[in-house]
Amino acid sequence: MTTITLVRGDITRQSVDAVVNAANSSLLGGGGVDGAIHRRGGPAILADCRRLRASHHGKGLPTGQAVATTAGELDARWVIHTVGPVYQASGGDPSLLASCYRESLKIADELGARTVAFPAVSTGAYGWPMADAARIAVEAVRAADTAVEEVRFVLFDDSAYQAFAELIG
Ligand code: AR6
Repeated sequence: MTTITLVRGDITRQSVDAVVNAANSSLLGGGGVDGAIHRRGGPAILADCRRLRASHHGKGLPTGQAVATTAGELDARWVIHTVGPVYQASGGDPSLLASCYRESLKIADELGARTVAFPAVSTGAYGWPMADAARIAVEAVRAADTAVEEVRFVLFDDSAYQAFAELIG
């Protein structure tokens, strides 16, 4: 049984087995959560990402997929990088956003991670409306068949926290 918890705060400050990064396909860093994770986690994470680009993920990580690296100096064992879909004028593909959560939890299971912290994937630079992204995230986690015991959504501001709180009884 997976328990969903909500925290308002900075995902790089969490003590968990795995921290999920809202990455991009290059796996080579960016702003938002990605920038914060690489800054606080240090160069070991980028070194691992470069190794992935040089081996399994030569073309980058496809949208909706997930892959793990070391967590460097974060208080976690792994970072699970996932690539959310971009929300465009015509909307976004909810199945790809749900896939980010499902695939990240699959990787967590492979690693043996029991506590996993997620940001609200795609809701920053990628523009997904928060209420809709929260619903997709919570539904995907509830539907997942996983041994992860705690999924912790770490929300950066009050409105993000409220969007998730409305869905979690
Ligand atoms: N802790 C928790 N949440 C955060 C933090 C933090 N330290 N920083 C930002 N957020 P984003 P995306 C929130 O842009 O939309 C990057 O450049 C933020 O307020 O990090 O999936 C990547 O390299 C928002 O609600 O991810 C990609 O190119 C949510 O986290 C691109 O951005 C996600 O915002 C990915 O865009």
